[in-house]
Amino acid sequence: MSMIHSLDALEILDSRGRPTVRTTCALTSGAVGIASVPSGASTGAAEALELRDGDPSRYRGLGCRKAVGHIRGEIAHALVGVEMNNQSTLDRALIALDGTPNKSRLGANALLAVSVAFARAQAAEQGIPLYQHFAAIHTPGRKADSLPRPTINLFSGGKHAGGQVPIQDVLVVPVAAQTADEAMATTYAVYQAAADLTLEKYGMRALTADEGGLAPPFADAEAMLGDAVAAIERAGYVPGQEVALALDVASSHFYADGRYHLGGEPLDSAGMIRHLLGWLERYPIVSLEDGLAEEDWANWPKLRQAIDGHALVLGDDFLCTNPARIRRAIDAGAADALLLKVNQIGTLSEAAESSRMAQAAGWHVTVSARSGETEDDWLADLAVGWSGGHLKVGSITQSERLAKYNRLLAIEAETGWKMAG
Ligand code: 2PG
Ligand code: MG
Repeated sequence: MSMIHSLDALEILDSRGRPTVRTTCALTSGAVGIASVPSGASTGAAEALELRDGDPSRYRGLGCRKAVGHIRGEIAHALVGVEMNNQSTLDRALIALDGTPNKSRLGANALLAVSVAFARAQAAEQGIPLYQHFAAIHTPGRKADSLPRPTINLFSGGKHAGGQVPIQDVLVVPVAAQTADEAMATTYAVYQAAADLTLEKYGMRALTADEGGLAPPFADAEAMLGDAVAAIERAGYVPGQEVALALDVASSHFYADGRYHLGGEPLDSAGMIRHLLGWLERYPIVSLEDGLAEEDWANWPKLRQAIDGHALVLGDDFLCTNPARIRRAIDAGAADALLLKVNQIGTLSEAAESSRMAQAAGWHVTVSARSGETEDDWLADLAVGWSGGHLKVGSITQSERLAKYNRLLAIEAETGWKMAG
């Protein structure tokens, strides 16, 4: 049982210089939790609503003063002094207070900031590490005992890099690394090799995209994938055996009029599936995110059948961490892995439900950051506590990314736990 003594909030700036929300939650015991929330750019249509001020004269309408005002006003008014059994009591109160299906009245950014700040305050109150508290929020009695394997952005395209190539991320998966420490060192070697290659091949310094990935003017997606394999080899690793690739195709963002516009002739869904299978044959891809568009429901099961376990069929915009969409996808056999982004749904409890549902169906879970992040590191604790098989945080440059990787290294040093396979 905890009681909120005060709730405060502040508009701060994220890694793109856009406003976001930070909340401070103080409990009557004296325990305090502070949390900041991230923000996506290649967002799914079914995401909970991030409330923005809409005043074009300030941050091009992206201000978060309204969301901050809701926390300091209506939310604080409703929650301060009320006994809270646990996270789910708090989150249910937040959802009821907002009263809309997509959190559009108070804003998912406001709700999530309160949800996570409260979790952090409760962990402090109980004197336990945040990852263990997250584990208990996920399933009462559960104990974290392993680390997620990082999947790290190497090359960026799509909405994170001005659309110089349609697909969004090529990520490095250090599959042979035994520890998070080794995973980071391996990735560093590949990243530096990719930076050298970018200079030689494109005459470009290592200028980076929103998540710190390199973003030279690739001729097409195949060049992006080919260069990633070349960077792995140049760093001295065996592609596929020591270092594999994950791909975020983010295909909703080049899907229009029932066709995939990848460059060249637009592809119908069957053509797109054949194209993706071609990539899986040629490149060491272990995880394929949003290979089809979020509304292309009829074809996701065909994609999953065609891939037949050779890579994870991972749904991001497709699922939006939304239990109803995940249930539908499980029933349809439309995917076998969930990309979990807590702000797509808006509270920890609902995201935990999504994670439980996916895991109960035997799905893999990748816990993911957003392209707009802050220096807050709670996501690393969440991925450890919820046994995310993979953790996706962006590249190994930029402190908003490194805050999470550094937290993972600290948890590894503290616990000595093994990394998920
Ligand atoms: C994604 C994410 C993170 P955004 O598509 O998976 O890479 O991007 O936060 O912009 O949705
Ligand atoms: Mg994605």
